Order: sequence, then structure tokens, then C-alpha cells
Amino acid sequence: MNIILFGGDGFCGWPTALHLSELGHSIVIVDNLSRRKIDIELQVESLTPIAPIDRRIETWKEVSGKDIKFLHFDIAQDYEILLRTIKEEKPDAVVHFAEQRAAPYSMKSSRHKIYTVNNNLNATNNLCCSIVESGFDIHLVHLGTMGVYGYGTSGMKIPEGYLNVELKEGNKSAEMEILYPAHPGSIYHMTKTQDQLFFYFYNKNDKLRITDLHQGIVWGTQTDQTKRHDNLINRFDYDGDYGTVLNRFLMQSAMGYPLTVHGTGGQTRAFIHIKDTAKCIQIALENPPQANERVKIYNQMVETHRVKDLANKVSQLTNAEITYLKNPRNEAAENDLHVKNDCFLSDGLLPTTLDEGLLEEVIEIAEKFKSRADTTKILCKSNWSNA
Ligand code: NAD
Ligand code: USQ
Repeated sequence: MNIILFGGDGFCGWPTALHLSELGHSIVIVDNLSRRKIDIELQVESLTPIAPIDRRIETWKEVSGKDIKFLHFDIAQDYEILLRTIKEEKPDAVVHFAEQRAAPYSMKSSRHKIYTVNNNLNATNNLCCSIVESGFDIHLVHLGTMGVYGYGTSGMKIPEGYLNVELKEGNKSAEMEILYPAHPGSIYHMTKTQDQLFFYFYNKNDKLRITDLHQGIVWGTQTDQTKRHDNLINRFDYDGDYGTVLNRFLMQSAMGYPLTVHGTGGQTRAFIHIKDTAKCIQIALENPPQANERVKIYNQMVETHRVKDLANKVSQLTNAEITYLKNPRNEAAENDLHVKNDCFLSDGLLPTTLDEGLLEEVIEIAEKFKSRADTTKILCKSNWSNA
């Protein structure tokens, strides 16, 4: 397939680009490198030393013999260039990673809220518009989030996107299929719930074929392809804005820094290894929705854990201390989470679990690169409310 990866220089996009390239697909990466610029704004760097995008691509050519094309532009702002790219590249499918993805960053200030909303909503709408305007039948695969469902205890297994409900008014009732009610917990997560409505509309109105992947928290760093050369290494965020919980705990344990559990640590979240992210996107690309099919939604996650259980697991492995900090977020202190993920399992995903991958991450990444860490950047300073 001809595939364009929007946001293909990022943490999920780069290993996915290499995975799909290795499988023989023709890959174009579009990225405005905003993630690298945010590192400069936050005065922090990936724990792993990431090469510039041109060097990444040259190195991939050397080790695999395969070409990846890179185009540098902003899909939220440069609509005409986006449309021209779609018309010239004639992709069979596009994968959309190109959003501001950190909840704490989206809650830092009004400026960060406005940037996140403008960037994410315009990126998604521009992409849908450009596919419609091109007139081509292109499968759009989007990286969404488990957070669209929210993190209250729902009392049921969260379905893959849709719910059948009965509407009642007096003695009248009607059955309906609806999107699972949206419960965003940050401005970032709110943009993902809005993305769902864009997809609902463009699918209904323009018959766009869309797959929306409701992904859990991604952990791990390397894949079989990114391990093939130091210049291909994936990014590893550990700072208080972009670092996600499990990767932060792994890095903190290597540094001898007490693990930073927010609140009671009773928050339950869904997790997936970066290798499985790439594999799931492959599966989604190989199983596109048919013409006239509604938006296909998969829950892209492997296992759920409470934050305090993760801290204990890492601590058992490394003897790290654990601290319980005042939670900077406005989120439920405790929640249960049960999620259906039958689609990927029935389509052949053989997932990597925490028990298999944790030690390798501590030794090969966190220990190896700990001297690059700036400990002043570890604590999460973005507060959900001014109180
Ligand atoms: P990332 O920030 O590392 O990568 C996103 C990439 O998109 C960056 O390279 C950035 O420069 C680019 N980008 C952003 N806005 C752009 C624009 N307007 N035009 C062109 N390029 C743009 O994030 P990631 O962790 O790779 O996440 C990718 C996607 O997966 C996001 O949409 C995110 O919401 C979703 N997701 C990530 C996780 C996770 O744990 N990392 C979990 C669930 C879902
Ligand atoms: N947490 C801690 N200590 C820390 C960091 C986080 O206890 O040092 C807690 C948070 O308070 C939260 C949980 O861990 O309860 C998860 O936080 P996170 O930063 O790992 O993940 P989150 O903000 O939800 O966002 C990440 C990605 C986002 C993706 C989302 C998937 O950054 O792009 O959409 O995971 S999900 O959470 O399933 O919605």
C-alpha cells in the first residue's frame, strides 16, 4: 500500500513507519516537527538521544535498503499543501498521529489549551476535508484514546466504541446505537472526543472509510526496527508534561528517584507496548471498513493496572522507593476499568505484557541513558485547577 503517516516523527509514528516500511509498504511521513520544538519550549530532551529526521531516514535506507519520504508541513495550518500532497501521493491509506498528545501540557495555561484545541481539531478536520476534496477512496486510520470513555467506574465492560441504548419518554421508547458517552478528563482528551464527532459526520455525509483506534497508555521504547541502529532509536519522554506513568516509573527507578504516584494511586488505566501499537496499526490497515460501513472503532490496549500496582511492580524489580504526591489532576482517586479488546485479539494480535518487557526496558533504556536526565523536570507542575 501507499501510506502517508501524519505525525510520523513522533513516539508512536516513527516505529510504526519503520514497521510498515519493513513489511514492504511505500511510506511518506508528514510532520511539522512541533514535538521537537515543544522540547525546546520545555527545556527538556528525550531520555534517549533521537537523531534528526533526515538522519533517521538515511540510516533506515542504509540498514533496510528502503526509502521513506519526508515532507515538513503543518496539517492544521497548511490545507492547500495537504490537499496537494494527498492528490500527488494518491495514498491507499493514511494514519493520523499528528496531534498535541499530552494531557498535562494541554492544561498548563490558556495558551496551551488554545494551541491544543486549534492544532488537534484543525488537523483532523483538514485531513477529512482533504480526503473528501481529493475524491479518492482513502482509508483513514486515527490514533484516538481510551480516555474518551472517561475514568469513572462505569459498572460494565467498556465496549469498542458503540452502545445500544433504549430512549424513553413517558410510555414511548426507541432503540438506538450511539457512541459511548464522552467523558474527557483534560483539554487534550476533549479534543479526542471531538475527533470522534468529525469522524461520525464525515463517515455519514461523505462515506469516508475510517478506523478510530482508542489506544491506552503506550509504554516501552524500542521495536525490532528501531533497535537496528542507534540513529533509529525511538524517543522516551520522562518529564512532568509528556512522560507517561509507566515509562516515568522505569526511568525514576533507574535514577534512584522515588516513584511519583499521584494521590492514592487507585487510578486504573489501560496499557499497551509500543511494539503492539505498530502491530495493531498494521492489523487496522489490513482490515479496512467496507464502503458504507460505519466508523470502525477498536480498543487498542492489552492490560489494565492501578497506578499504585505499577509502582509496586517496578519497585519489586528495582527496590525503588515510592512517594504518594498530591494529585495535580482533577480525576477520580479510584476507579475500576474493564475493557473489551476482542477485535485485535481475534485479528491476530499476540501482545507483549508488562511481565515480559519491564526488565528489558529498565536495563536497556532507563539504566543506559539515565545520565541524560534532568531531575528538575521530573515533577508534574501542570495543575488542573488553580485552587
Ligand atoms: P508525539 O507527540 O510523540 O507525536 C506526534 C507527532 O505529530 C509529532 O512528531 C509532532 O511533531 C506531529 N504533529 C503534531 N501536530 C502536527 C501538525 N499540526 N502537523 C504535522 N505534524 C504534527 O505523540 P505520540 O505519543 O506519538 O502520539 C501519537 C498519537 O497517538 C496522538 O494522536 C496521541 O493522541 C495518540 N496516543 C498516544 C498515546 C501514548 O501513550 N503516547 C496513547 C494513546 C493515544
Ligand atoms: N500518574 C502518576 N504519576 C506520574 C504520572 C502520572 O500517578 O508520575 C497518573 C496520572 O495522574 C493518571 C495516570 O497516571 O492518573 C496516567 O497518566 P499518564 O500521564 O501516564 O497518561 P495520560 O495523561 O492519560 O495520557 C497518556 C498519553 C495520551 C493518551 C493517554 C491514553 O499521553 O496521549 O491518550 O495516555 S489513556 O490514558 O488511556 O486515555
